[in-house]
Amino acid sequence: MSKERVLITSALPYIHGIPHLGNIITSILPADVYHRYQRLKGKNSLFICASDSHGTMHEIEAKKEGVKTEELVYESHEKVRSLLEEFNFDFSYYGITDSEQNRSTTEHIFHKLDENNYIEEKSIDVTYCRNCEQYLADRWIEGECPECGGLARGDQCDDCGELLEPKDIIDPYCTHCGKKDIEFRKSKHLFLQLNKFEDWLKEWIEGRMGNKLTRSETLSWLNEGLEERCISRDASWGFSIPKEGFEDKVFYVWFDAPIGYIGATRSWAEENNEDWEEWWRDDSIEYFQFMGKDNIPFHSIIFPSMLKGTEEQWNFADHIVAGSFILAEDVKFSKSRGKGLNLETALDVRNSEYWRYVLMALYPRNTDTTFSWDAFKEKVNKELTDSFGNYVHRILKFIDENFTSEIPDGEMDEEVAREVREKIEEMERELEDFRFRQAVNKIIEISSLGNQYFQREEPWKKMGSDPEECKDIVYTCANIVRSLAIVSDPFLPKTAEKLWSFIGMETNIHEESWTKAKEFDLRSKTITEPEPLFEKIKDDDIPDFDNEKNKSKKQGGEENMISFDEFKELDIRIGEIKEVDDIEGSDNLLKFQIDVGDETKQSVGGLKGHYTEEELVGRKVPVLVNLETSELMGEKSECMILAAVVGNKEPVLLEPERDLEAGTGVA
Ligand code: B3M
Ligand code: ZN
Repeated sequence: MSKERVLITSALPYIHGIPHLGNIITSILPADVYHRYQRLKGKNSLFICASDSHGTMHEIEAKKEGVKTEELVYESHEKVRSLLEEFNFDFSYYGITDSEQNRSTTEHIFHKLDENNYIEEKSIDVTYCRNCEQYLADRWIEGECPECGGLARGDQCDDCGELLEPKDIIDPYCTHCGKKDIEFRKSKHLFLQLNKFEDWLKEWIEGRMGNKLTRSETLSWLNEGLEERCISRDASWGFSIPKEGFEDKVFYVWFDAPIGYIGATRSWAEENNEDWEEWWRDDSIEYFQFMGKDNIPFHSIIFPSMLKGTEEQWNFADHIVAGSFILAEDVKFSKSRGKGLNLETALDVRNSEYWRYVLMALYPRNTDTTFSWDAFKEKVNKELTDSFGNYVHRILKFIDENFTSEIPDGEMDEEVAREVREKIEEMERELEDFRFRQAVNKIIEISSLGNQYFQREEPWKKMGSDPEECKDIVYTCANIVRSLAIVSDPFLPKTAEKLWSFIGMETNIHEESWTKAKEFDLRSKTITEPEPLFEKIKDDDIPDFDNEKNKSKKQGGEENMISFDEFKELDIRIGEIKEVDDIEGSDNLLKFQIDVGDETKQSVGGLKGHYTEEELVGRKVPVLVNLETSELMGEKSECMILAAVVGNKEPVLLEPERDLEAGTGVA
């Protein structure tokens, strides 16, 4: 039987300027992890991405530099492509939206939409800067957002995410010259009649929203009612519009960008002698889209409507997975706002393995996250180096020194095998649910499990007294290394390759099977001399720009303060205690199942002896929901009941002043 097929696309990066880490953390990186994971799971996975290359900013930039727009665009395309290569993204194809394949697909979709009466003409006011004598692309006019008072940039407010018409912006100025010499001129444009898709969309979205954020954002759009969207622009860089009277205009960049997924698939198909329609016309192929939260409506509302309006057969997305923002010093990691870390400066600090790990460990699923060099250092030093790297090194060194590099034949410890298997299965569940932060943490949990086992069993003491047992222990530990190699491959492909060769494997790890990680049957392998996998971060490795801020923070004597952004990251809700279980052998811990609104989480807390089970079950309490999972007495604790503590040890539960539903937010 042929393999099941999976299509994966990531939001297409803009290429004016070098993308920031914030531009990849929720799009290309998780898409790449998912693609690699699907492949290990035995799927035929196609991972498509491309440079989002249209938009008037290129035109203006080229004018400034006195070069041809096309030259400038293709130069940045190459630059971005090579940086993405350094990050080890394993695209099946990385294209560009300016391709002939994309042009013909865009024209085709447009003609169909027009034929089917989903396009209307209208004369509107367009923005024109009298000083620059130039029509202004949306992003070249800024001003105050009419919704939130924040910084509105053309078609969207960067602060509240609201989509806008440039005309609604308060006190607009041209970002090119800075002048408020703006006029709105009449011009004929084309509008996609989104409202005609409302009913269909309401049904279509069911079950397709990969996470809470995607769902709530999409529903809020639908609940407000959809308005027609302008799909044409007065500009010359882009695909010109194949319709009489509109030839001097081009499609709006967001019209041909998502079509770029199809265009790039067509380019891939042409180069590889494949049939693109097998991937796009067959709705039984599972299709995953990854993106940042500001891209949600384009993928959950506009693009599906465009495809639907052709009245043709298309493969629509099955999972729309959007992540939040990563912030640095309370600024969005966005290239357009000019602050933050870009791919190039990041690679100067450490190679992509470090960044892939840290970014996935910070993956902002439903809420924004903050990047700090302290967090970077801690993740690298404690997790990658002390836990993961150290475990691998310890075992291999031991084999190297005591078994002349031959992995001894022994028996896998059954209890350890069960525990590792469980962790891997948890990792699978986290991945299927797009919880990348939790998933990547399983690598660390497995290594620490291995570390603890090795420490506890003290094989070095058994070398002489019980060589058979010593072999079993070492064999068990080596098998954990093999499992780690496989499960780390989606996240840390280069590291996985190294581990694989350390334990004497000669196959291509990227084509291995995920299930092997749960099989523990490593036989007769000779290890190669191990080298350390990771290097710790020293303060000197960290670029200056953040140090300045760190210094002033420390000098201000505010070490104990957290920023408002850090506070905002806490997801505190009212939870309902559903179940209470005793933890045998513990004097003070109980295990709770708590309904926190959209799910039930387990918590371990010290309420034993203070409250009885009857007093606890059914009770509503404040719960810190987004706490990293920890283990207490071998039990997972995924959230924390917040209680007052009297005299350092007596917990007193807090109660909402009136009855509230589980899941109600606390702020
Ligand atoms: N280029 C927007 C962004 O990077 C964008 C995505 C297009 S996906 C079709 O935010
Ligand atoms: Zn101007």
